[in-house]
Formats: sequence, structure tokens, C-alpha cells
Amino acid sequence: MSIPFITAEEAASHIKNGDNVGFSGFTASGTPKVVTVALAKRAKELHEKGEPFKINLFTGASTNDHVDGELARAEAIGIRTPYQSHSDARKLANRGAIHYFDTHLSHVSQDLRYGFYGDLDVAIIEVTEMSPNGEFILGAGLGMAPTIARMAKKVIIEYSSYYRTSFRGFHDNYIPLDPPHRREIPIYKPSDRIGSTILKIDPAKIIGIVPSNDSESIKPFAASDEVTERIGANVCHFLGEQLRTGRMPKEFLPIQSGVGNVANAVLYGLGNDPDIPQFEMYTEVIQDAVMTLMEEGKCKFASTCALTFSDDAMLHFMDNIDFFRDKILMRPGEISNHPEIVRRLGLIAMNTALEADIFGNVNSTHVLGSKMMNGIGGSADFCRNAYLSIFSCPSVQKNGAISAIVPMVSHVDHSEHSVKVLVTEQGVADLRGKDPRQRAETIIENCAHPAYRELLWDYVKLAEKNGGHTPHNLSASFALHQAFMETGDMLKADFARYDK
Ligand code: 0RQ
Repeated sequence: MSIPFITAEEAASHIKNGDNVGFSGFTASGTPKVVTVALAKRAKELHEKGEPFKINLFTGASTNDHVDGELARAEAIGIRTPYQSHSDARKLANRGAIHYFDTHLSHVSQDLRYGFYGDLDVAIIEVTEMSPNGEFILGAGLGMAPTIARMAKKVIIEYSSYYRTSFRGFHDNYIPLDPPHRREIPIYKPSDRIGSTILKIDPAKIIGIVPSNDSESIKPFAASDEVTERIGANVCHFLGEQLRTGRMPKEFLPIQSGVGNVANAVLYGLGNDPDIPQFEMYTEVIQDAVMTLMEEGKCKFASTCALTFSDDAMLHFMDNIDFFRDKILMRPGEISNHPEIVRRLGLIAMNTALEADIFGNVNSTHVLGSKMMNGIGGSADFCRNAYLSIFSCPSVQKNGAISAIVPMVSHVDHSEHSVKVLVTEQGVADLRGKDPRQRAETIIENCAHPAYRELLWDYVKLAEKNGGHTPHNLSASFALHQAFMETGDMLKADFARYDK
């Protein structure tokens, strides 16, 4: 059976109002780039005629402007999950104009298979190689491709000719059995391959193939500044100390790292630190820093869900692809982030906080408790199950008007029970084995910016008057946030007014 080439418009015409649509890819990498642009155009035309048109988006993680951007601007998104980082989609989520719900990246594939969100009507999957009998090679990111390829009633293929070298051999397509038949996932080291390099899709349900030729359009990271470099150096010094004191096996342990400028700087820091031995990664994304670390011989192997390389770095990768062939394996998000593997391998998990409180609870997602930033991504998949879970962030934001260390986080993503270590450019708070009062002391003294330390101690003294295991004063616990909303400066908080 031959699968026809069709236009993006023709493909988009098969997607109906209210459809559940699954996308391949993870971050912009491996995410479709053509059909959604035509779909957004059609949505706008239908809206002009007064007809409703919205689809529900299920993705591996964040996407690109072609998906979240185009569809958000066309007001064509109904439900959206799990992670998003596009400013246009974020605006709609914060207006309540889309039904965005934030969930763990490792959960979405299985939740779809469990039927939690209904049928999957359409899957749009980017591939880089194909054969007429339905065998495909994916691109720079997997996300949920194996599950959506199996589940969807209709499949649209986007065939990318952007990649000038073959990605064959980099993927490990695998779907675990579902309960009550689930067995162990047999990964015992980051390089263990358990699935297939090929993704098979029933040709009978493929509507057609749409050609595409766009890059992932990923911008390079901001050059690391003094603050991010100091965070990186603090993480490295701490890990070196763990090795020296035998709190970590001398072979070291695989590393997971989130996305963003801070995460990238931490990885460069690991590369430059002579006390950190060669390491492997078991992570969800690898960014530009990892490619450099591999070329320097510091990173030996990376299991990931996507190659989130900037466009220039991707060109460099393709020019040197044979060097990387035995050093990288791409897996579906439910496997790259699987709690069973995270616990078994004993990962060093490094993710990013917006704010943390003096007891170790972390908010990674909501500015001032209400405004969604991006979502938890895989951070909780890793944090809860890691050998050592580290969260890092700058101690202040917006020229010191916001303290990242607060009396009580305005939203909880990662609880004090899972967060083991906090790092800012000021230093490291090791929370292991510490009770709430000891945690408050180490976090204020080691992580808070000096300008905020006295204020935070004022809060602790006030809260101590109520006693308890975790001293809080519920009237005053958001005084810093309140001061920022009223005056634009958290430093203006005054705990004296609560001391009655
Ligand atoms: O604002 O853009 O206006 O300058 O947040 O902050 O310091 O540049 O840090 O790029 O590393 O992003 C948590 C958002 C950090 C990201 C977050 C403002 C700050 C700035 C960005 P501007 P930075 P980064 C991987 C796993 C999710 C959890 C995770 C993220 C902007 O890393 O989404 O690790 N993490 N997931 O000014 C108000 C605060 C603030 C604040 C920072 N307390 N209050 N604004 N900002 N702290 C993801 C995947 O799984 C794919």
C-alpha cells in the first residue's frame, strides 16, 4: 500500500473541531512544523464565519511557534497539556482562555493509554526516514511518538528533509505493558537499549505524508553570567565534596538536568571542574552544553528524550554525527523520565526553582502563586525519585526586588519531603537529616541574598511565637509577596505589623 504525499492544507482538513490531537517531539525538537500552520489558518477562517474550531493538544513537552504559537494566536486550543513555554500559549493559560493542566511528563502517554482523556483522534508525527510498509525513523525528539502512533485513529506524517544526515540508530522506541500486566523496565545503565530503532505505524490509518524542511528554530542560550556561573560552581563544589566524603559512590552517578539558562550553566560548570569525574546522563533533554562536554570527553553517554540543540549546534551535531552515534540514545518521555529507572540508576537530579521557602518546598511554575510560567516538565518525575535531588536558582530576581527564598512558597511543586539540596549563587543548603528549624537556618544563611537575611529571620522569630514543628505565622507568611504586589519590592515587607 503506498502512502500518498498531501499538502498541509489537505492534512489539516482531516482534523475536526474538538479533536484530541497528539504530537511527536519534546521541546521544539521532533515537533511537527507544517500542518498546524495550515490548521491555524483554517481555524481563523472558521472563526470569521462564526463557526467554532478548537483542538485539544497533547504533547511530549513544550513545542515550537508552529504548534503552540500559531494555534494560540488563532485561538484554536481547547485543552493543553503537559508543559508549555510559548509566551502566546502562556498568556491564554493565564487568562483562563485555554484549559491548560500541568502534569508529569512521564504520565501523559500512559494516561492517554488508560483512557483518562478519551480517544486520540489524530497523531501528527515528524519523521526523517520512511518506507512504504509503515516503518519510520523519527527526528531530534521522541516525546510520545510510540504511544500516539499506536493509539490515534488517524496519523499524519510530516516528513522532514531538514536533517542532512541519517538519525537511524539513535532512537529506542518502546511502550511498556499497562497494569495489571506491567513488568520491570529492563534498563540497568543509561546505555541499555530495550526497544526498536524503527517506529512502526499501521499504513491503513496514515492519511498522508506532508513534506517539511524547517529547522527546530531553537535559539542559543544566553551566555552564562556571574550569577549562573557561581550557581554552577556551587553545585560542582558540593558534588565534589559528596564524592570525597563517600556520600556518593566513587564511580559517580548519572546526571539529569532540566532546561534553561541556569541548567546549561551548571552543566558547563561540571565540565570545567577537575574534581568531577567523567559522567553519564539519564535525562529528558540534552542542550548545547552536553554536546561540548561529550567532545571534551567529560560526558561519556546520554540517554535523553530529545536533542534540544540550538540551530548552530544542531548543524555541528550533524556534521559530526558519527562521533555521537554510540554516545546518545533517544527514548520516549515516559521512559526517559520513568520513576522506576530514576530510582534504580540513582540519578543526581538537577532542576530549577522560581522560588523556595525556608523549609525546602519549591515552586517551579507559578509567579506570585497564580501566573503560570511553563509547567513542572519532568522535574517532579526526577525529584521525587532521585538519589540526590538538587534545585537551583538565583537568590534574587528583578534587580533584587524579588527574593527567591521566601517564608512560604506561593505554590508547591516539589515538597520538603523530596527536595534534598538547594543551591543559589550565595551557596548550598544541604537539607538532608535536618528538621524544619535547622532547614530554615541553613537556607537563610547559605542561600538567601544577604539583603533579605534579616527580613527572613524576622519572619522566623515571629513564627516561633506560634511554636509547632514547622513554625509559621499564617497571616504573615506571604508578606514578601504582598509587599511586591503593593510596592514592587519584597524588601519593603515589614513583619512588625503582624506582631500583635
Ligand atoms: O524573567 O524572562 O522576564 O527575565 O523567570 O528565569 O532565572 O532566567 O531562569 O531560564 O532557567 O528559567 C523555573 C522558569 C527558570 C525554568 C524556570 C523570572 C525571571 C525571568 C526566567 P524574564 P531565569 P531559567 C525541565 C524540568 C520548570 C521546572 C524544571 C522552568 C524568568 O527552568 O520552567 O526544571 N523550570 N523542569 O526574572 C518572579 C520569581 C522568579 C521570577 C524567576 N520568584 N518571581 N519572576 N523569575 N524567578 C523542563 C522540561 O521538562 C522540558
